[in-house]
Amino acid sequence: MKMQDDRNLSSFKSTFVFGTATAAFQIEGAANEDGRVDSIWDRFCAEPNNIVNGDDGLVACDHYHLWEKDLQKLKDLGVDAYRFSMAWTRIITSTEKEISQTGLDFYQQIIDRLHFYQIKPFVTLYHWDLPQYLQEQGGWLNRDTAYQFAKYADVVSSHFGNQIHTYTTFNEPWCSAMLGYLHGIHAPGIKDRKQALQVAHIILLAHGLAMPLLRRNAPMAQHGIVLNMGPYDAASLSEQDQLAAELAESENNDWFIQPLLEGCYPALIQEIYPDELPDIESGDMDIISAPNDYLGINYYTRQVICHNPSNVTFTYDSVTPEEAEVTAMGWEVYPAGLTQLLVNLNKRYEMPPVYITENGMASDDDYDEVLVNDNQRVKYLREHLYAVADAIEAGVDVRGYFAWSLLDNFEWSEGYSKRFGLYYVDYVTQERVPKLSAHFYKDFIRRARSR
Ligand code: IFM
Repeated sequence: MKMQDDRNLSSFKSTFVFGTATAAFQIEGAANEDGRVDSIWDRFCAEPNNIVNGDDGLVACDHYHLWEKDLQKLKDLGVDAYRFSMAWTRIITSTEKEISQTGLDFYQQIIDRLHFYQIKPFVTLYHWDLPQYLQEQGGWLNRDTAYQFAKYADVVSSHFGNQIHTYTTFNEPWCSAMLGYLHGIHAPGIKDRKQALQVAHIILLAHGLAMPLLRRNAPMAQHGIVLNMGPYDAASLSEQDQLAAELAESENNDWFIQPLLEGCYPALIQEIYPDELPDIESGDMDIISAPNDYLGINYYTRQVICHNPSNVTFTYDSVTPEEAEVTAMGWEVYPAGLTQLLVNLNKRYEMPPVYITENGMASDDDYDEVLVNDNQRVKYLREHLYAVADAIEAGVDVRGYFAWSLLDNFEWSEGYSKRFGLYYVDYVTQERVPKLSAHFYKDFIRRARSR
């Protein structure tokens, strides 16, 4: 075991960044304080039956008030970086483009404290919480929202400039487009492929429009985008399953990465869904495919795909292999898929440097004044860190890894029922308790550093 540790830890160069990640809506709470306005998620939570137990983001982890304690935990873990998102709804509070100094000040104190701790701020501008006032004007179906996003990116980056080490325009556009507009389980809860593909296009356009502004305002920072990806394996060797897996991969991975890296959408999807393709204006693809300094990849699991003509939406199903170990989300634990994904992307695309910007798992953690023994998470993290090391050894330029998440938090449609944190959160007392995985991660980072 020790030998294997040594082999893998030596793949993490001294410049490799270890971090943890969170997102504004999932942890901040203070939804009605200091001028914050509603986002689409506030509205979605307020409608019945959208969220498990009727949970919402009104209080969440109360990070808005407890941020100092939470950042202290980053210091305790010994991470190099902290990935968090800013809430657009705290910063630009109306259609009249009112900029909230209070909102900017909230994030300034976080950045100052991170610098004091020598922790690099990785800031995501959009982690799904579109201001409701923009939704009322069509949201991501309205091209103008892309221009509004560029303005917001300009406001943030001209204010913080190079104080932010790494800017991310969007976290997981797939979720905003596909979960929000095709599966209908995320805000705003629509089920329509044409709209989903249109939303994906407008979000990618927004990314492209923001990039030159970010570069101008923060020339020393890194700029890019984060995609959630995983391998799509066929459930069998049958031709139908193989084709279904290819389709699923094109629709879910390539639809997002190919326009960014090659300036076009996958041919297979254009062939299969000719009537559902987005409206694209001249020049859009050049804007979308401007170079990125890095690509963030969020990896949780793989998909095993089988052909199913009776599924009218997809013609395929995602199945869980019988023998698979799963997490509390029901997601297969499949660390080899991370190496497989990275190596295959590296072969298929001319990849910029990569950060694994999220990786982690939900488990049914419980705390009763004794250590939270999240052994499954410890094993999950260890094996995925080794999978990253394997990809580095296979020649992929991976520069960092962020555990999702620092804290248990609001897991979107699952509310607070799913716990992904390294720190357990008692939502009644707002006490935070380090789980075994926090101790593991701290030790892993220390060992990687002390080689
Ligand atoms: O909690 C989410 C996060 O907001 C985005 N990536 C996946 C995580 C786990 O589902």
